[in-house]
Amino acid sequence: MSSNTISEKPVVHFLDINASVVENYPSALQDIVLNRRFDGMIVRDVLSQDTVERVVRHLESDDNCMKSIHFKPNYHVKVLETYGLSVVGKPPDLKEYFAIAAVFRQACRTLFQENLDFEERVESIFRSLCGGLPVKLPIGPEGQTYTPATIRVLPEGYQIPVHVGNDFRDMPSSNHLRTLIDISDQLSYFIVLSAPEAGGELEVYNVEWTPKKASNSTTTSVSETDYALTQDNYMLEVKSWFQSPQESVAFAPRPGDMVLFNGGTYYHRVTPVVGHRPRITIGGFLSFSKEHDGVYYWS
Ligand SMILES: O=C(O)CCC(=O)C(=O)O
Ligand SMILES: [Fe+2]
Repeated sequence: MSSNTISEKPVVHFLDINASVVENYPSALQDIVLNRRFDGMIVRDVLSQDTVERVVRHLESDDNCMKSIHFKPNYHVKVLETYGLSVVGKPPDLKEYFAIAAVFRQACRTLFQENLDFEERVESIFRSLCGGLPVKLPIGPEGQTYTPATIRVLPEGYQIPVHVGNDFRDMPSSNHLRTLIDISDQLSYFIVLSAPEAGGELEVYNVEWTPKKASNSTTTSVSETDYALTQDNYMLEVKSWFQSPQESVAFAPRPGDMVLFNGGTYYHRVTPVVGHRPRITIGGFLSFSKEHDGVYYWS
């Protein structure tokens, strides 16, 4: 079992800005991931209140265009439901993943309607925050497009348990992504569509992921067995430090706000949702390309 490095910084540091001034932060993505100047940011009003209200009403209606790609956990654990599938933990051929990604992109256009194009909106925010580098969806080995996001639904009492993004890059399902991206760190991003009455906060721990054996290689594929081993270590590690209180910062972004943070490095969770209104977010991950001449985003 490897031990965690507890960072010397007193807390994780997030900027809090409005979407109208993103142009003033042209090195934000580099500063979070590559330079480690700060750890994340909240970008307010990326989507208008009108847009988020309309999207949530549509998701709750009977003619929900995402109905065919609604996935609920089929076991007794109150973790998230999703619209669309994330690449995390999928079989490495990604067949089902790419099929669902195509449906998600189409449904996402219907969901946001003429108001705005979701992909264009997030790409323009990301582009401003990395000095105008090209921002793209990764293209799969057979020309398939990765999904830009998944929609995550946490009904009352549901939560996202503590985890860290860099563990996912070691999964066999990331074998292809690892050929395109700089795996040294990944960002998480999400936009709040519906905020719960209470709870459902993003809690970021001042505890950093430490590289394990399987992740030392940059391009080699990780086998299912190697991955199972890192998962066992991971569970032990999470258990060992989570038994004692850890320093953390909790964020409760509002509908329309985007959160962008170094979820690759910092252990984090979403606390249990309190009240009848579900927490609904749309998001995924970002990484620099291997040459740092562009940014990829996907879920
Ligand atoms: O709230 C969400 O959509 C996901 C939170 C999270 O774990 C992440 O963004 O990495
Ligand atoms: Fe996460």
